[in-house]
Amino acid sequence: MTTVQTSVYEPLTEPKAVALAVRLGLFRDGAPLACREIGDGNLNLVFHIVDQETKQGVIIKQALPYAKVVGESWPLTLKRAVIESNALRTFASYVPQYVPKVYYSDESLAITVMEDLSRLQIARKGLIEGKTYPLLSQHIDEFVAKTAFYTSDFGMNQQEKKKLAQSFVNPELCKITEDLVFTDPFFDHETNNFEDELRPDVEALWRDDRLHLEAAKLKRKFLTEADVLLHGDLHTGSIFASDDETKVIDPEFAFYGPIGFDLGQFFANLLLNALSRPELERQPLFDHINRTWDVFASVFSNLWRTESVETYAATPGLLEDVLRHAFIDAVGFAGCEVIRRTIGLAHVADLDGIEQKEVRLAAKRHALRLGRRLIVERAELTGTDGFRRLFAETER
Ligand code: SR1
Ligand code: MG
Repeated sequence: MTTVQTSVYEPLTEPKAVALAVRLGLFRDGAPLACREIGDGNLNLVFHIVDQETKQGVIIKQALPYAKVVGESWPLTLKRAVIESNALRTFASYVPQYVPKVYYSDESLAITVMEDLSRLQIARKGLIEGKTYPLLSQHIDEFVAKTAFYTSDFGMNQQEKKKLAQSFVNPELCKITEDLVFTDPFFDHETNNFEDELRPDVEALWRDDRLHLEAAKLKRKFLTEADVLLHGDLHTGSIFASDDETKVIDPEFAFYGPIGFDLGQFFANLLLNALSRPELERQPLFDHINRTWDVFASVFSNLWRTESVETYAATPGLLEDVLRHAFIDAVGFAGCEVIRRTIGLAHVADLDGIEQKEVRLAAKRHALRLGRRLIVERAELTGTDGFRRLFAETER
């Protein structure tokens, strides 16, 4: 992977980002450039630089040495910028249509220069506005199925896979997920964040031994199963979309992990949006959930049958076993993510943006009941219809 190392790290400002773009020759000489810092995520600076005449632009994304969502008291490795640019390049070798083009990266400055996607909208924002993005689940699951298969021991040389996995060892970012998704929300931890009115519901989760056992099993999978290269943070804020185009961004959490994890994060964030909608407007989200699994299973199975490098691939029952476990795990991971986005650190605007307090609290209580059942009953769901059933059963 080519990532250059040229300068000493300093956080960019808008003028410095423009100067860097000029120095890198990203624009024609004398182009009138406008720049805005548009980062609205939890961790990074994002500069959007546009040639005012041609309207052509680029994105310069820079990692900060701390978690922006908390502040300088939470130091965070700059190495995540290298993980991100390498993950984007790796994904592009399998599914170039679903990731932004990377033009340049610099390890010392912790920057990735990439394609301007401002013609698209962050999927979470659009879903909150009521958009449905008809191709979202088909595109995301072709992305997940192909990247999972081709980076697994079934889709690539098994010695090369070990080397690739080594280059994506990502301990600090994985620890964020181990803590924030799999641990803190299930205990009385200082990172948790919820309205006082939810305390009785939250304390019930903290006392729930059955939930603890199942969350612990899911965390163990996340810690130990180096199965496929994951995006690692595939929520709807990591996806740009329009009615006919979809791009996955922000793979700074990429690492080798359990095959169901990205699917679970995506399911969860569709459910979080459904939880924020009136009943009659939820169906498009459940349609996405159904299509997500159908596309994933069909693309992955087709690749397994036609391109597998592993002798045992043709063994009757093995593919079915892999898919069954991927589904069960994805349901459980989705439950953890739903609970975490409701009472842990880094909430989602889908729920927090519900203006009427009683409606918001009801949606959050619903989220906690749904998340719990997804975790403890994950092995009993026989298909994606199970999401609809549990959603309805936990409504009140
Ligand atoms: C401290 S980082 C909080 C969250 O932001 C990222 O998008 C991940 O979801 C992480 O858990
Ligand atoms: Mg992110």
